[in-house]
Amino acid sequence: MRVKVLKRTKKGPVFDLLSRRAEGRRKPMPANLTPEAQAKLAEYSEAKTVEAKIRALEEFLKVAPKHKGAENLLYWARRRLAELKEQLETEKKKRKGGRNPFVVEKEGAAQVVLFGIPNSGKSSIIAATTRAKVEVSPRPYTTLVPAVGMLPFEDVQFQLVEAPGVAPGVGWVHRSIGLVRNADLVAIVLDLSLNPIKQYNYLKNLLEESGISLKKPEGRVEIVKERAGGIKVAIMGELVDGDVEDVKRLLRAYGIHSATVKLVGKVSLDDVEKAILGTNQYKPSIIILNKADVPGAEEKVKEFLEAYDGEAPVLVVSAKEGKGLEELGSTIFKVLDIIRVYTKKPNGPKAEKPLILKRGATVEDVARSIHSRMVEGFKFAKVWGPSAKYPGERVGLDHQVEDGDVIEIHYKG
Ligand SMILES: Nc1nc2c(ncn2[C@@H]2O[C@H](COP(=O)(O)OP(=O)(O)OP(=O)(O)O)[C@@H](O)[C@H]2O)c(=O)[nH]1
Ligand SMILES: [Mg+2]
Repeated sequence: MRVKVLKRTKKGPVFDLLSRRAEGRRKPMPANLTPEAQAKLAEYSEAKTVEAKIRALEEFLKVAPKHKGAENLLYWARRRLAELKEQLETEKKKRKGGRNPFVVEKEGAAQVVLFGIPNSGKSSIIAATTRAKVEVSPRPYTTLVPAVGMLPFEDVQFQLVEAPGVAPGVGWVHRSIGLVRNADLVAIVLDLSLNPIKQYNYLKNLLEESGISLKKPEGRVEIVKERAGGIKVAIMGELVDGDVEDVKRLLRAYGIHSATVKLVGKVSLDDVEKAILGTNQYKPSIIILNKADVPGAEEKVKEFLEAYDGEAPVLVVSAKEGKGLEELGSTIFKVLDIIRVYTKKPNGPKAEKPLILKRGATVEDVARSIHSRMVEGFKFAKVWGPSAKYPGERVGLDHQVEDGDVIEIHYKG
């Protein structure tokens, strides 16, 4: 059996939630919504409470057009509604002191949700890589509430959470998707004793229908609603399929008449629409092809890699034999794009536990994550490690830190 870590960078088509219905049209516009439906959507995005959001979405679904053009929007609305109802349920239980097992509090450096069909080996992966006692069984639907284990990687730990297996028709699909939504990373677990390409497409589409994209966006849309002053649009990158007027029209169609819109990088009108609706969220991912020990697995791995056009790293493993999982921690670490920084007091030893920060973080981010007083009273910092020109270099708040840095912050206060 060959065990390998592969990274594919080939770009593929974007299977965007709302773009399919816009196919063939140069300038995608909202799904020909009636003013009534538009008003309900606007009400939804304005709503402050879960209850109000649910009410607005329910009313939107009543008045929304049922034609083909609105199909994806309807999908999104139904799924969002299911998630909101779930959230409401959780809040109610919390008030009563109960606990929703589908809400898993984060622990460790990051939360990683294992997402796959029943029996794909999610529990086996947790059993093989953590000390958690989880139930593994040839019977599908064994794990019905999220199973959790801590995966050690060097001096940090990642929290692995098994989302109960998803399949057409099972009742907890949106709960498992909700787990993915809240995670820092999703590990897509595919079963090599079945067809991995089919599984991947099914899982990816499920997430996309819920507004979760596995593809890193090329640009960013920021919308800040204002009380008055009309719509101002700043294109700081490229709007690939329209102009400023199209953006304004789109916002007005959703009942937004005053806002500041910033387009950064490469974006489309579809991206603007998703930003208005809040329907698109990028989730970093890795792919785990499990059961590499079964006959015919090698051929399926090859076929999968040929068909796969995403950018996530692919791990080929056998949880049963405990093979290929040595790279799991380092792969998660890389995809999360995080760094570890160790603080120290003057003349003291470096902290045992690192602070976890996003790559690109500065001394200011380090200081702020400890205490805002450190920023306000900041005098200077000393750095040892990869980002320092020499050991103990004196730096300011805007100095960028790197993985493995040790930092000593001097401040008044
Ligand atoms: N041959 C082989 N079988 C495996 C491997 N990993 C898991 N299995 C088997 O697949 C079955 C399902 O494994 P689980 O770990 O319970 O799968 P799961 O994804 O947690 O399943 P649910 O909780 O029911 O959704 C068990 O019989 C495992 O022994 C593997 O790498 N190779
Ligand atoms: Mg399981």
